[in-house]
Amino acid sequence: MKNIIVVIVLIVFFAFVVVMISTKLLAPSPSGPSQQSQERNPKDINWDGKIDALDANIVSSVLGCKKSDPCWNKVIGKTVTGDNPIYASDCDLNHDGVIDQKDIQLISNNQ
Ligand SMILES: [Ca+2]
Ligand SMILES: [Ca+2]
Repeated sequence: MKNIIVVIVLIVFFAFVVVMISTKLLAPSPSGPSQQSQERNPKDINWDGKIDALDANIVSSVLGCKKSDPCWNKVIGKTVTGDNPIYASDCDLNHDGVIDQKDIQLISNNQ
């Protein structure tokens, strides 16, 4: 009798584990960050889904950095989602090889 109870407890435990694993694997990731990153606006520098002052601040922090400067490929932060590095070059929104007011202006125009 004791053995039967142990077997039942084990079956219930394993069923619980299987359910936990399958719901974790099958459940859609919250708000689909992978989709978000594919459709991400490059002006959303920190990947938080909004183009706002936070993004402008990141661009401001590397103002004056040029493509020929060592700062260009420097990691200046991490994205809110996915923990991806943010490079100074990501802030060159108009791709003119320099991070300046024009890039900040692009963010301001998009808010
Ligand atoms: Ca943002
Ligand atoms: Ca630029």
